[in-house]
Amino acid sequence: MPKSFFPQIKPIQYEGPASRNPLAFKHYHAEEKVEGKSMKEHLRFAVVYWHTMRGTGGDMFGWGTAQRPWQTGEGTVKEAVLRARAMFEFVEKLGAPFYCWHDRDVAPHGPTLADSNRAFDTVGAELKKLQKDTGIRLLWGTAQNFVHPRYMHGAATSCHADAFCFAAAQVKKAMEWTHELQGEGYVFWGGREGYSTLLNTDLKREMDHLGRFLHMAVDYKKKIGFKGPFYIEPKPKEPTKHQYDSDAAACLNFLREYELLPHFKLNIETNHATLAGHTMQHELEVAAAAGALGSIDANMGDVMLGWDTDQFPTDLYLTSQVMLSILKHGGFTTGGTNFDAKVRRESFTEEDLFLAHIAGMDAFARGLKIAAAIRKDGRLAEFVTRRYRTWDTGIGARIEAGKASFADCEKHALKLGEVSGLESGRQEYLEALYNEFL
Ligand code: XLS
Ligand code: NI
Ligand code: NI
Repeated sequence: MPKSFFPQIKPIQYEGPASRNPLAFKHYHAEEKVEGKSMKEHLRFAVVYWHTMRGTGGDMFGWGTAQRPWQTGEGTVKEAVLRARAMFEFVEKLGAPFYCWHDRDVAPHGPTLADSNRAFDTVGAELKKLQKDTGIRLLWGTAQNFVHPRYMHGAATSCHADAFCFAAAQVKKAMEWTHELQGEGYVFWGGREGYSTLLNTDLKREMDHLGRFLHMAVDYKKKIGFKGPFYIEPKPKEPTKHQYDSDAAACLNFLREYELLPHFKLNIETNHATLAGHTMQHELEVAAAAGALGSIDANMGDVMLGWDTDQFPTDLYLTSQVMLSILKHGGFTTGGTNFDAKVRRESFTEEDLFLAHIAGMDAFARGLKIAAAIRKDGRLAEFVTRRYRTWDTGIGARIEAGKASFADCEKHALKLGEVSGLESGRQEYLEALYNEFL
């Protein structure tokens, strides 16, 4: 076994904005305080097992381009244990406090469910040891209920009840290990929970099954005493044409309809938001308005490409808007900034994995500083507060308090004759104001 998978890489240090060292942080300074809290505590960065350890750069037109020393291709538990060590060496050298996994990223699929469970137990024990040795923690775990052919019609929403049971068994086991590894939360992402055509689909029945499935998960969570939140991760399409958890609003409605909302928050991903035709900030604000803003999958798409490209987030408008919403709503508690992002196919070296995460972490550190500066300046928030001031007194206050009727509104309007005092929305001015801080 190699002693190190990244022998050329030293632990990544903060060197400041003037540094020209590509393997150093220019802005992410873990212990530096912003609004009274360290950057590390604000941002709670996590590295994903799937892209970072398992990604090869392969696409439907070409083989993988990256040959990782921890991917021997055996598909054995021995290989999986080796890979776990590579993962922890990576996360430790990067200086990220958290990581995330799907069950089948960490341990191989076995020929039977019992074999898969046994493999997971062995690798899980190794993860536990590695967490203890390094202090790296699990942000969340999840089950990979979309790769295996048995899930071709979906998992919890499959037309076949046996597939539902396999999915339930996988989630049960993944929850057990998330609990054992003291994960901060547990994620449900739709995978294949949707349809390709309504010609063969009983939509209502499938949604009911998903509701049942999630109630079973809630029951099991209570049974094992797992205290962390459940998150749903919205995505509108890909791999299916339509996913039931299509965006934040659809998820919230589903959770309310099936009386699941008290048990769930949302894990919002940028590229999923844009696929749904929304901005990331829109999705964050929708989630927060329902008190369900849980965690984020930090990445970004490409405006020219219509799929989930999962690029590392390097756009400062994006990261500062995200952090503005996060700070406004009180910051992360159990959630964090999870890099559900992959290096481009052409960026095939191990060094690129570091460079990509550094790029994302620095972009978020700057986003955090920009957001804090905008908040300190106060003009933006003040503008919004002022814009709604007619609701603070008089008829506005009475409406908000539920003390006015249609008849009261009519009386008020008749008396006025016309609305006076409408003011400019000042979008262009506000965009320029925002730019002052970039
Ligand atoms: C895929 C999703 C997935 C979830 C975890 O598009 O982003 O990676 O985050 O199952
Ligand atoms: Ni995604
Ligand atoms: Ni994701």
